[in-house]
Amino acid sequence: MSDNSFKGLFTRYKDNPIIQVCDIPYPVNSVFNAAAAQVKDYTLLLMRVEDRRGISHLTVARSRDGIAGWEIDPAPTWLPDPATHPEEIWGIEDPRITRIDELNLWAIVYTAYSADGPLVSLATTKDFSTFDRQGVVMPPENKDAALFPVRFDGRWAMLHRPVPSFPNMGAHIWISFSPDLKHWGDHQILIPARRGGWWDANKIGLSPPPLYTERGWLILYHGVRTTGSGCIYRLGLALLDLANPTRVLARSDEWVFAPEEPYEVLGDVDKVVFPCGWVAQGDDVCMYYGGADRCIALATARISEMLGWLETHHTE
Ligand code: BMA
Repeated sequence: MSDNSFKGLFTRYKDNPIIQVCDIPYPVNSVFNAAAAQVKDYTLLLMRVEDRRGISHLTVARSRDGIAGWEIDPAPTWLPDPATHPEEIWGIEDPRITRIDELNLWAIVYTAYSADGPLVSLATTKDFSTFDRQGVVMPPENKDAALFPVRFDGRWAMLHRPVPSFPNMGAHIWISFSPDLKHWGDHQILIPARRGGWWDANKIGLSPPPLYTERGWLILYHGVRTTGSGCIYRLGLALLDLANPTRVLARSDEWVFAPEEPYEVLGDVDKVVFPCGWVAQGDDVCMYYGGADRCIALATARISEMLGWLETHHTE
């Protein structure tokens, strides 16, 4: 139960949003849901940009301090390519970046919007200017996926969110394993959506990729509450065992971040906060999130505070 003293683990940047449509050097409808990575001495955002047809592509922005002075590629960095990848016919969306030191590359897991629904695709890059598509890794309907940066007993692991076609079954966060990043199996539900009146009832999904901490993999996930006036996307925390990520050590009972500011409450889709990337430096983490499907905003938090809060506010 809340003691009414919750002041928020995340602090919004005072000049939010940090990137909006007017910052994109070519005509677009919206910019939101960006993956993030620390690359050399700058922060890189791989932004979802929706064009004026409604089809999304990805464009890179770079900043020295991860806050301001964003340099945005003058044209789309990475376009869908339905001629060679038909599953990208209606766009590529919501990327998540994982640095894989063992392979000396960045892995990008993204939503490809196929004619049969959203699915999960994987690409790799070394420079964020050319992208090597590795193909579809999860069939539709599936999204909100990200890789762990290391293997577990020799196998790669991915979190993702399939949506069952059977009604009222709930859309949960699953974990799957692969020997080669191509063939995936050993699928299991990791974090189930709650039921009833909970903020994370019926439909949840991973937000940014799992974050390594000494106490476990820190998970930030979104819960989608359906109300009489539409959905509310809010964020909660979970912690997974470092050696065995199928073990959930803790899961927040309350949400930790929710749409409150005008740029989160009103947009193409109202009441949405949707992070696809966070960048940690020591104990500090910068969370980059889409606001109401129309802009990119920044909020900061301390890892130690999130872990401490989870210890006293969890149900698992
Ligand atoms: C989810 C994803 C996100 C989007 C959110 C709110 O299903 O598609 O890209 O931000 O819905 O519209």
